[in-house]
Amino acid sequence: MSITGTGRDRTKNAKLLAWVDEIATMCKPDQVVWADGSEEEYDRLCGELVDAGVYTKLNQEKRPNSYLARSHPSDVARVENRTFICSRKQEDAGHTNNWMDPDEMKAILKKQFDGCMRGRTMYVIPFSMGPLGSPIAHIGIEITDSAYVVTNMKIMTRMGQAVLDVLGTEGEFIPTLHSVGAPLEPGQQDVVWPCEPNIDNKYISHFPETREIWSYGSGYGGNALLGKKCLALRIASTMARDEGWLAEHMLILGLESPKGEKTYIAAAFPSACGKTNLAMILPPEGFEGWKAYTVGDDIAWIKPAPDGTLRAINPEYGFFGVAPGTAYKSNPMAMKTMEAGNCIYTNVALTDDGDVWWEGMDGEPPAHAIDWKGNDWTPASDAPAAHPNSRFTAPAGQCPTIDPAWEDPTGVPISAFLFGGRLSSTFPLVYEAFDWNHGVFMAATMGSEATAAAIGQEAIRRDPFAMLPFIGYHMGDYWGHWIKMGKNKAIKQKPGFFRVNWFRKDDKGKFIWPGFGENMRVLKWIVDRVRGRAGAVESPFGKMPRYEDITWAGLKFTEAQYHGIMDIAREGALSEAEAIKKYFENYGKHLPEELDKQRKIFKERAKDAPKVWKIAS
Ligand code: O2Y
Ligand code: MN
Repeated sequence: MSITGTGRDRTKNAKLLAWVDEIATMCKPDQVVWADGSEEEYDRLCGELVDAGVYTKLNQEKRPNSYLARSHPSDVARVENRTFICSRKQEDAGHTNNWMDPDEMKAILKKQFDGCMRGRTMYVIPFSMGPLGSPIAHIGIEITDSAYVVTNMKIMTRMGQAVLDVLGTEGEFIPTLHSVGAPLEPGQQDVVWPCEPNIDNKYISHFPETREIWSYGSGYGGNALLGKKCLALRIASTMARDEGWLAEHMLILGLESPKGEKTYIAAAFPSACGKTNLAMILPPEGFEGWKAYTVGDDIAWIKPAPDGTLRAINPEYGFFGVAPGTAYKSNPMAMKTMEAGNCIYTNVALTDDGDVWWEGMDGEPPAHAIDWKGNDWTPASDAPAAHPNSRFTAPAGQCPTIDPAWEDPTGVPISAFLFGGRLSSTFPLVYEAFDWNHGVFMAATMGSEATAAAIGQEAIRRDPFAMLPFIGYHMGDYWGHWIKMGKNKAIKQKPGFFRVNWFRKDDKGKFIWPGFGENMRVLKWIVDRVRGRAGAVESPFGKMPRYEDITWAGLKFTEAQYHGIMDIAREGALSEAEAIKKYFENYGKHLPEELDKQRKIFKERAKDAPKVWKIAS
């Protein structure tokens, strides 16, 4: 069977057919298969993966149509030090990204990819990031030699023949190429999780000018499911800059008041701040009649709409969530999403009754399990049963709180941007920006406290807009793009900007905020603010709610506790202003002047504040 000339029965898109032929000629697979996205195809591939020992079919009563995969122990997460932005000029990638000249990178990769699919099947996966045909969506094609990738892409994206039909003969697509980097010699027995063992031979490469992605050597998550971080953030962020929109590492949440008024918030958090929990929040006691809806848990594409709003879609179709810590008590909606079945679990533990388990699940740990490496495990074992970055791949449509409009091709209107971090002192529970540029300043300087061991020059590890590992160009230019968006007169309904910090501690080192379940109280104030009906006072950081501006029904949280989480020590604010000055120095001429102006204003406000700025009551 010839490996070129395939796909003619599937599409007449000449550019796509030529590209697939070119890649097949280079990679030399045994066969080329165009994924059609059907259930039959999914079942067949999962069956083949079970036969090959890659997937374990789980207990069908407990986990219908669900599978467990175990990766190679060296291939368990995104590899940031092997992730490259290959812009023509190094300066355009910026100091926060690894850079290599595109011609140099292509020369290396062409050698790596030459014959890399020998003995394997090359799959062609047409996928849409966003509802099919949506004006906010974009089409990608992933070529891969991993059936694990094909089955995960079926959950994470809209994929298959329907995408080719929308693409048509002339449609534009983003070509993305992936190989696990483990060709098979004739007669060579395959391993369960093939990948390139040498980290220095792994490459997650992005070519922003030509809008291409070439990923070699890893079969895991963000390195291999190329629609997610590689396309929807790194390449899309450069498209968004060029075309006047936003590709953001943000969840999208819809909040409905008892009157039926719906307000959408897009929120960015660094890791370990409860982003998935917030995306699937349930209103607590005291919020009867309120409803919270999930549009997306990780990525938002936001475009100016003809009606003057900014409208967002979740470009993804599934969740690729961290398993450890996910439980009915912490995130019941995530657990229920999985309960419905149709999931792929990677690197979690397998119980004796064919169920999955991970650290932090509700109830007692099982007396015995098979850990993520395939070894016997008991609660007395030293190592965790599930890898800390083990994942569930689950269809978003199965989430009980999925928003009825989550597939609206025109997106949902965003009224507020929310930014967070994990900070134990100084930073209040919530504050609002004075204006758009101040909001960009708040997001550009966000981050989480470094652990004691990681503290270097600065105690806050900045993760601007939670985009540090995901921006496809210079971070300073990205801030400039946000500033420019604020000046776009076509955006008539500008969202408000807010920063939150659920992690402030008291002088005994205890968290002051009672937990994620209560975050709705802060969200309600934000909703009321953007709807112009809640009070606020000005502080050195921004506009803040007084005690009486927050709804406390159903929770005992005293005014004294509120002072503990809202008051601001001048020393803390001044040292933050000083730290930002140093941080901004790294950006040189790429620092937008508007942000340096914001820094100076913040410093003046901090200087003028009393020793302890107290929230008014
Ligand atoms: O480790 C990986 O490959 C997955 S990373 C990831 C997955 C889902 C959502 N967010 C992330 C992230 O790193 O932000
Ligand atoms: Mn993420």
